[in-house]
Amino acid sequence: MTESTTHHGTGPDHGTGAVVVVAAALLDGGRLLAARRSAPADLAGRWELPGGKVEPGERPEDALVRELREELGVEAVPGERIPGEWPLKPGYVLRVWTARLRSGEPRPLEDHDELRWLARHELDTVDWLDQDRPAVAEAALRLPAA
Ligand code: 523
Repeated sequence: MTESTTHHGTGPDHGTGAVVVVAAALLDGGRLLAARRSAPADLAGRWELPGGKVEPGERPEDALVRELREELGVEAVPGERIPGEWPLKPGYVLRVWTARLRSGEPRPLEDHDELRWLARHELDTVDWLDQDRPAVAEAALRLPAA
């Protein structure tokens, strides 16, 4: 692969060779959206920040918008990157952005069987995937305390 195919930070990550999975800390009305995975079996029933794999040639923020459109049926606007990167299965890393709703109300169209809007004091009421927990804790700081 040549420099020109990798230097946009898309698909396989230029720095590490890992596939980037993007996820959204979707914030609305002082709440964060939690999504319960319906598959695969080892992740089903656990809660995550919705998202998915960046496709080759795709910018991470574009992947985020695409995944939220496909999985939740909403149009979203990416905000700031939450600092950090979290390892998933071998060869995959998780990166998280805040996001806001532009239009639509999230519905579990694909990959999830339940959605919940959680206020700051409710964030520990669902069983988050371990790898999502640091980003959820960061996102909590963007929610009102009361
Ligand atoms: N995670 C994860 N946390 C998290 C997401 C969105 C994904 O740990 N918030 C993991 C789960 C999978 C891998 O990242 O091991 C890919 O996520 P997935 O399956 O949501 O990505 P998609 O939707 O791109 O995958 P396909 O359905 O295969 O296209």
